[in-house]
Amino acid sequence: MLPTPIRSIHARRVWDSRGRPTVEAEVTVQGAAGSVPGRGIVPAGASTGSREALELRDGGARFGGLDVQRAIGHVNGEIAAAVHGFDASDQAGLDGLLMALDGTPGKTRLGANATLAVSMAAAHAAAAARGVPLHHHLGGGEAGTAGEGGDLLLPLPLPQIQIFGGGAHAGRRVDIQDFMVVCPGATCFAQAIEWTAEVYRAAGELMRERGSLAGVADEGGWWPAFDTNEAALQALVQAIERAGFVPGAQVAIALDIAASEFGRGGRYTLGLERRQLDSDALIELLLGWLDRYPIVSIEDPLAEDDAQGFARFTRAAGHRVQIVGDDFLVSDAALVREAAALGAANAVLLKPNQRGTLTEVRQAWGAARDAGYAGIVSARSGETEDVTIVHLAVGWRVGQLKVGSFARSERMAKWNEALRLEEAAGARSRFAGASALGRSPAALR
Ligand code: 2PG
Ligand code: MG
Repeated sequence: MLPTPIRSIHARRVWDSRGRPTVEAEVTVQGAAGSVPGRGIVPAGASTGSREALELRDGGARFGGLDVQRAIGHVNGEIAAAVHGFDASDQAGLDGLLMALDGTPGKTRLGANATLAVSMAAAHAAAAARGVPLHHHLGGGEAGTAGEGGDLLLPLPLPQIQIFGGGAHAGRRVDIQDFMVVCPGATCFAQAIEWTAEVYRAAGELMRERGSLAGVADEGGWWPAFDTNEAALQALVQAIERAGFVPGAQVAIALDIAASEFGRGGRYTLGLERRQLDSDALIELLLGWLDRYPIVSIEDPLAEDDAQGFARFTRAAGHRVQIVGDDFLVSDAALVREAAALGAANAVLLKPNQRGTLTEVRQAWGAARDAGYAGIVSARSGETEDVTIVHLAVGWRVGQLKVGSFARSERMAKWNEALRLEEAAGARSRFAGASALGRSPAALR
């Protein structure tokens, strides 16, 4: 591989989908035919895990304390000086350098938003200098498997797409954060997107007819006024049917409970229903939902500090549903290995800004695969036009992609990018479909 040494780095403040400041880095590398730039923009979460790497914010009064001038200063100063001349094509080496420069496990000195912006921008620049798509560059030659005629197959992910938003993304109107659909019955990515478009539209119509549509939530999902959490599940099944699909086999349900938002120390407070549950009662509630609704994936069913609850839920339901650790595992390889030893969860959510470099997140995916876990590359609730995560899902062959809803351009930019990749691959594209889901969900049988 031709080296692509870093010639310059520049970070600037840009704005995310919530109108908050974030870091964009531009890395320029020396390619064979001259200098080539690459850009990366860092997203931001709202329901964050306490073990995530640090998102460095300035504090103070300006923009609610959320400005990122310190992180930008770290990129333009210390980081730019340290990585000048380094080969951007050596992603692991570059990320190792960023980690060593920061010197803390949680990027608490430079900020994960500073390091990730550079990690992503360098990948884009190196790919562009090599003249290959980002997913190909990131896959490092293993992005596809050899198909007939020796061509590389391109694995398109199964999308998880939000229909109703709740929790921290919708003023806690309902306790559960993401009510999503997946289309295990679709034959290609484009068809999964078409089916979701119909369900999203049907869900909006349904809510309008009932006079219970209050707007859209942070990730573009409908923000409906439900009386109970289960009423949202019922409405989602109705929307799937109204759109003309068979719930379960064709279009199924994925939930992000985001239980760390309403639970701690084994006590969970469902504000909407004015009741308190312990871990076992929450597990019973969720098992009941699994029996009554075509649910194929549940993320963070218990809080991040409830590993034993996670393990009990996995023993009870892990054979029939995908159980995803997000706040629980924070894209961390060591936490994935610990969870696997405990039998807690069977899938990992992968969010680059939870760690601060692409390499660390790739290591978490490696640990997950070794443990037999499934994986889902995920956006954050505060997003931008950056589409890097689509290429991570394809290049690392993760199998699933979660980006938020089916509205607003920071979300649609990602779905549209995956459509382009599928079209470009043509007969070489392989849609992950139901096989990407952890275990073999009962809802599909
Ligand atoms: C999550 C994400 C995306 P946030 O919890 O999975 O839905 O939300 O970015 O706010 O953590
Ligand atoms: Mg989550």
